[in-house]
Amino acid sequence: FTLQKDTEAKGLEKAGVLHKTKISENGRRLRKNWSSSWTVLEGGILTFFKDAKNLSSNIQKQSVLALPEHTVRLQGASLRWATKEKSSKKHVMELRTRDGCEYLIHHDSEAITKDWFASISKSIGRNMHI
Ligand code: I3S
Repeated sequence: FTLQKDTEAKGLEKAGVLHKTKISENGRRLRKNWSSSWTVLEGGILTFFKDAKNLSSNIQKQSVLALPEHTVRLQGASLRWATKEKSSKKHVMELRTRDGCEYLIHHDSEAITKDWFASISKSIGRNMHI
């Protein structure tokens, strides 16, 4: 409980590795390209960091891991469970941003995916009226 209070005070709501793919940008469809990212939910912003798994040296990995690949403002966003037309995977989240970007987000563990769903929804709700 104390730990939870500390992370809340710092604004860090959740962090972990997720699979994601951006499927549209400004309403335009993109080719699906799943990759895993270190993902941080903090202060109404969801950040997917670059996938460093294909890089050889630790130095390369460290520098790439520090770079956000996508920074998603959750204000005005909507989150729902993706239909099976969107993905054959189970328990995939579909996140639409106010500026017309769409992401599919997934983790092999249903429990972990549900935790993220709850945290992202809560963050959207909290940032709804800002
Ligand atoms: O919606 P799609 O096109 O069936 O998505 C699949 C493809 O992106 C596929 O890549 P290639 O078409 O480059 O082989 C991925 O490997 C699959 O994971 C995608 O489908 P799922 O249902 O896993 O999101």
